[in-house]
Amino acid sequence: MLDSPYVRRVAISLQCLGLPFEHRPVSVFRAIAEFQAINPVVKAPTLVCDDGTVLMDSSLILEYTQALARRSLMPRDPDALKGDLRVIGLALAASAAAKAGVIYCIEPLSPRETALVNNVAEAAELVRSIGHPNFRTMIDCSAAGLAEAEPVPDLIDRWLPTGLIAHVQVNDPNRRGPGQGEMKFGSILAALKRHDYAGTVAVEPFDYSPDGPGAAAFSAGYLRGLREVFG
Ligand SMILES: N[C@@H](CCC(=O)N[C@@H](CS)C(=O)NCC(=O)O)C(=O)O
Repeated sequence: MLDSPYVRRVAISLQCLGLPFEHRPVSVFRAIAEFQAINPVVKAPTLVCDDGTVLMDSSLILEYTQALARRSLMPRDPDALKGDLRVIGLALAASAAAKAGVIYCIEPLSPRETALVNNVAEAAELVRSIGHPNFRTMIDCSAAGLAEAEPVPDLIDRWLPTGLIAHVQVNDPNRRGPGQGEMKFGSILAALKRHDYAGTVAVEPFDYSPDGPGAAAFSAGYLRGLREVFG
């Protein structure tokens, strides 16, 4: 049944390998007896080979079919393979996020925090290569203030219209709450408003000054004041 992603995986791979096959759409749920007659384990996909050998599990079927076709669907070059496996791993995260009804946001952070993704342009490239609505990116003002070449409002103007940004965090590059450092958040909120941003704006300080409740109260008051002007 092509409504199974595992069956689709095998069907697409067989086509890519140029191996002819016959597809029998037998449901593991609605036609158990018919399926049992083909494979008593009742697992889709099931591949019945030309000599009658029954294989099951998409990964195992692909092992055999790649050997049969004498070529691999994955690159042999280690660097190319590494890149493809990275994308596949993130695509698995995207599909798990979809099942959970959430959006997975890959967060660009400054080079002192990560070597993975340091700016929105790098994150956007990754998001586009995954091409899944539940895999997107975000703007963390603290990291953006440290790692981006342009000011945060310009970053918002550039990336919000792409639809790739699903979350925004407001914090100062000094790791305190918004308004507790040099970054000006008025123009940031104005840019979000300009693009009708409807997602969450989360306050994310790491250095709680003077303490947790104090930092929260300061951030809430500062953002409320700005909202009266820009919101
Ligand atoms: N890891 C397996 C998963 C296959 C799978 O979960 N197939 C489902 C249909 S989409 C199935 O056969 N379910 C019936 C059962 O497990 O009893 C693969 O890659 O083939």
